[in-house]
Amino acid sequence: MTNPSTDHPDDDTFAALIDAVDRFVRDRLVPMERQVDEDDAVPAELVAEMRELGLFGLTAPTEYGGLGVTCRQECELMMVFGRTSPAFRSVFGTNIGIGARGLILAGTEEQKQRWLTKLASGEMIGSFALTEPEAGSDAAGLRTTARLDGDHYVLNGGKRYITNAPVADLFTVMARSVDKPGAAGISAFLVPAGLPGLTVGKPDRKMGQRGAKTADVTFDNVRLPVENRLGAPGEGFQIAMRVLDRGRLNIAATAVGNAGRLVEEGVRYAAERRQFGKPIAEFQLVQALLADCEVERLAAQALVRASADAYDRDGKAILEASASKLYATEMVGRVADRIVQVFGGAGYMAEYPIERFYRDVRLLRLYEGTSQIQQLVIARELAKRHGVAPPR
Ligand code: COS
Repeated sequence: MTNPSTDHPDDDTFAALIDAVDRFVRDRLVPMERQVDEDDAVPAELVAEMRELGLFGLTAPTEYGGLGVTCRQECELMMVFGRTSPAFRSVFGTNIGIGARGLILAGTEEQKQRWLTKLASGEMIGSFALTEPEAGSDAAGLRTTARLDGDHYVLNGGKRYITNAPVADLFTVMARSVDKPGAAGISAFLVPAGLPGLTVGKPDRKMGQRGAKTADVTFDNVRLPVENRLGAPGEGFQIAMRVLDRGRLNIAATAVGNAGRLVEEGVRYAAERRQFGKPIAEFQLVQALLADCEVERLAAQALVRASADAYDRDGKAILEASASKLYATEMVGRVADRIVQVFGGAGYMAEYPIERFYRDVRLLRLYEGTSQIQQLVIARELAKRHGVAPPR
């Protein structure tokens, strides 16, 4: 596996990008949040604008038409992007985040020329297919098989809750192709949608993040050319884990951005809402709620920034990525809960954005590894760093 070096935007270029994304979020996305939630769909014109901004190719190397942002730059952008509904993030984040990262990390030059350029331009949409009905947290227990038959693999099995599946053109699929138990038997494959035998189920109905589409994907004797295998046989699990390391930082940064928006909404509401003859912001118990939110948001922001810097420096940051995801996503859950409290009954009503954010941020603690999986990863990495046998 390679750790691609690439040109990164310089400070001026990046400042202009942050500025453009900030304006896009405020002017175009925030006003559409409610409609997207109600319609469970992101309008095509907004997707086109994301494409124009280069967001579909955010993390792809420049030689394949991407913007080539560093992990730190990606996190800074996601903190800005997180000021709107996290559902918008999935439109491009899943594509160039976990959808294309396996290809970036482990793809051959031919595979990258064939697919990465199209994923980076937004011409194609990518999706990451690891989870199965019986293999969620226990990803190494997945059962989808890829049996070698001449110069093809034959895929059978099913994936669940796959983000972007209903719109995806290319799936990175983890399947069992080597006769070894657990993680060692898993390989990764680049599977174009539309192959005979590949079916995408009906979009799932979800608690929140409406507009971000997930669905089941099933493989019934799907024949896939051998050249579509990504990396070496048996390398699929490690590819998936490395993809998730960076993905977890992206989610952590989104959580920080979401918390920023919630705090802003809380501060504004507290200044306007009057009770007992004065704005509720003047009550110290309300001040305490807001102060606790901001302290935790700042702590998460610092953790994400330091972790992203570690990733850029070392090419990986397993412990730091899990620590960031754990802390930032749990943090935004607490923040959302406190901001509902600041809003009182209004916080429970759909006419304010708080109720929607409360539902939306709940998913951050579940996907790309639950909080409990992050704790497990941290404990294992900690043991390794201190030279003791990792807990099993
Ligand atoms: N980077 C590179 N390699 C990694 C890795 C990482 N972050 N994490 C694990 N690996 C490697 C290990 O080094 C090991 O390889 P060796 O046997 O050669 O040493 C192999 O992968 C298996 O790892 P491990 O033994 O830790 O696997 P387990 O099944 O015990 O547990 C967890 C792995 C639980 C951490 C993993 O299954 C996981 O992250 N689960 C959550 C999955 C998830 O996030 N799903 C969301 C799907 S996307 S929405």
